[in-house]
Amino acid sequence: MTNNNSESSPRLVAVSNRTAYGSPRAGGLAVALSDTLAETGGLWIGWSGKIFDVPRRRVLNVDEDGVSFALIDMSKAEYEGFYLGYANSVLWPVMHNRLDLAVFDSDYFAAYKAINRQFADVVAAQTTQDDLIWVQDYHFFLLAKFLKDAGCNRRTGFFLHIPFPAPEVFRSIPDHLTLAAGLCAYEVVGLQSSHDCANFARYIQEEIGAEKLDDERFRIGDHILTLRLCPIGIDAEGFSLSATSQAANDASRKLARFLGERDLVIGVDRMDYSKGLPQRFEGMAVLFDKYPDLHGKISFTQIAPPSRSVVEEYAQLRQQLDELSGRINGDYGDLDWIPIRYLARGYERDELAGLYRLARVGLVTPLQDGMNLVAKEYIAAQDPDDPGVLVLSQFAGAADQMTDALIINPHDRNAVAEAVRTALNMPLAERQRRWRALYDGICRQDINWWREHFLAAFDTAEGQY
Ligand code: ADQ
Repeated sequence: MTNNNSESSPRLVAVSNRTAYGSPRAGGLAVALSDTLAETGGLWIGWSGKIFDVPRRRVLNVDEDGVSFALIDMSKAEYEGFYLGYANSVLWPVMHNRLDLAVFDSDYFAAYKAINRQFADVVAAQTTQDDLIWVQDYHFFLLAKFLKDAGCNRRTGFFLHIPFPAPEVFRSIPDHLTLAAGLCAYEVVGLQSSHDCANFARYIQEEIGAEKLDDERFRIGDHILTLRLCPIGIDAEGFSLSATSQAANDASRKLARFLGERDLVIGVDRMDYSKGLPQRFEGMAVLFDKYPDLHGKISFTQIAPPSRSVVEEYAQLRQQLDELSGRINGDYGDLDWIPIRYLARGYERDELAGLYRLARVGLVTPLQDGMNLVAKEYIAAQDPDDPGVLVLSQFAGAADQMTDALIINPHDRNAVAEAVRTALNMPLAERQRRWRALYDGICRQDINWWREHFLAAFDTAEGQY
């Protein structure tokens, strides 16, 4: 394959578990990658989404919207060991500080290595030395190492969408040294927050003897690694426009009919134990308990479509939320008032934008989160003349940038309750001031900034390769 575009920009090759194939332009990341891929005649390598009973070594090459895709199938055993197993029952819980939920099974790691090797083989076969390989997320810690071990020289970068935990936590993964060696084989590693960068830098210095050269660069043997703080953004202006689209207005009108005069407090999350949903529900219960004057005056609506529901912990979470919302509605509700509405389903982006805009308070309280794009979407969707208030967990990567939100500890139910009350009572001038600062920030460091900031790290790394 050749780069059919300008000589100055190398062809970009993205690698991720899921690609945008079949649902192009669905989200910010898909758009940001698709644009650059289309501009550079690029390639996107990922899982086809198909699972077969027996392994099939088939790679499907297809084009869509100016982007080429190389799609790889998985067998049922690979999907269970790699995706449900190592990625989502080891790495996801540990990286989110939930060691108690991790299942350390050596078969899972074997499957993880096998899939990383298989993807590396496809990268090697379908790219040239001039290409720039950008690997996304925790599914592929080992890909660059497998490429190198096979003698395949490529410029490789890796972006981690989820947090990098404290070294003490990361070390508890039995295979942590192999994973770290994998990460350190990339030339550029991008992380979401300053906290993640500090954790990663400390880990590689303490555990594998990395030598710090300057703020971003580390020497590991004869390899130089660039560690880039690169918080992901959204298409802020585009999302802002979505919030006044027809679909947004329709969704908002529908909900407004149910709300009547009540103020809306909204939560929108993939149903995941990292998102702090039970703690958030409990925080709202404290609010209703402490402030009877709010009874009948507000409605908390939580939208949380189930994800990964075949993993045991996710099924348990679903049950816990069903019980909690039932209990809180039973305790505080009345004939004409349901305190918590909990909708276990997804909505279209435009519809979500309309719902965010209607909400006086956006409640984003994860216990750990790489970034949290909902916080940014909520701000982008607001009416500048009458904006709502964002209540944000200190443990979301977004808290690094969004300091004009009401920042709280999500484990502290009282703090959640008090922040919601403060938000509901906040004078218009203060809401406008906070919103303006937040909106300017998400426009400045939007999804295109993120992509360019990451790729620019290769300029610094130039010559080391
Ligand atoms: P996620 O854990 O999925 O992403 P998040 O950043 O909040 O978390 O993104 C969720 C996306 O899904 C948002 O765009 C949101 O609009 C959408 N969404 C959520 N609920 C929805 C619903 N009910 N209907 C439709 N859409 C819904 C991972 C990391 C994050 C990191 C992102 C990007 O865990 O920390 O911010 O990647 O790097």
